[in-house]
Amino acid sequence: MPQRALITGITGQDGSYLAELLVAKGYEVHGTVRRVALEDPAHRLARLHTVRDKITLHAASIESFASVFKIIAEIQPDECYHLAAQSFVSYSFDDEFSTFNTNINGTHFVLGALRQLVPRCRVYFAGSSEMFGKADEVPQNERTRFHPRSSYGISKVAGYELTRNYREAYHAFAVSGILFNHESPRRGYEFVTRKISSGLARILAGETAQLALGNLEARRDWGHAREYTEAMWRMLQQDEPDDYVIATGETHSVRDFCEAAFSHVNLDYRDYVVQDDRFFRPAEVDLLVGDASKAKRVLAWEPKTTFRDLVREMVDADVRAIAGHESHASEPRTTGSGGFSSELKAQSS
Ligand code: G4F
Repeated sequence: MPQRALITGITGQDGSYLAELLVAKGYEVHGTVRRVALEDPAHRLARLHTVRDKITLHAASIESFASVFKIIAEIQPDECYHLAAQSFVSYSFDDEFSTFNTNINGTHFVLGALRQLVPRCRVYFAGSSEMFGKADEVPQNERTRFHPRSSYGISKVAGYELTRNYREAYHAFAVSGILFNHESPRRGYEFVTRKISSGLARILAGETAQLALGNLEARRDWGHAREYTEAMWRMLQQDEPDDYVIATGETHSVRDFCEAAFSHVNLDYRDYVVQDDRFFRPAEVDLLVGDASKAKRVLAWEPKTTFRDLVREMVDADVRAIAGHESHASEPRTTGSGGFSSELKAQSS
């Protein structure tokens, strides 16, 4: 009997890479999607094109306990990867209530339903480096104090604590991956890296002359999403459940990302990038950089893709996509406004 995995948020960047990994490992893979995605597969299931006929998708709402309960009862998974979330930090400032509803209740519903229906199921919760927020130590590790700076960050701390409590109170094999920023050509267009790579492709295609961004000095630890999903899987293969930081240990500013992207195509970002107040956040996380030594020691996991290679891969993919050769994303392209669209709700990164 193959192992059976359930991925919530399977249509997102991480969900699609994880689905490919689990299919390659011989798992029977199930994923929850919003009904609207099933009705518009060309756009909304685009990231799953390599595995679409090898996985089973179920229409479900992560915001409804009845819906989550029904799916888990039906699938009876051996492993559950709970990735579905409102994952765009900026949006969480505009609508704290729906961010809490989706991210905290959604996690509670998954944990609660598994506890009742399949207590042996191993569950992964997608924690985030946003939990560290205004961190009081550099680099951040599993023992660093949380100081979230957005309702998104707060919702992830709540999910992390719920996961820990299910582990301690009910002996669930429940783990949190504290993943630092992870990107790829499948990243949503609203996140800054994809906004830069797709904006640059539009500039090259003559569709626009400028790229408007917010805070260029914010620093992040950016790794490759495909490698980070391998770490998720490894966390569930251990003898004991535990939490892990997943990061590269390198930090770069948004400005560095612009510089690397534009110089890759022999342009100077200073001729195209403008700063726009609309894209600054009410509370910023200035510096994130992770210490993944525990993951290296216990999971034998290490990042492989360098910052420069990640930037190049994203830029090359967007330049090819705009020339009409291929497409990786599941959402329609935005015009670089970076604004929130209701389509982004409850997608994982
Ligand atoms: O790409 P971002 O929107 O990602 P952010 O906020 O770091 O969150 C991402 O990573 C987290 C892991 O640490 C995940 F939990 C979360 O779900 C998400 O995947 O912004 C990165 C930085 C920020 O400091 C932001 O202020 O880029 C800065 N930035 C500057 N100009 C911009 C822009 N961000 C966006 N989205 N758009 C801009 O125009």
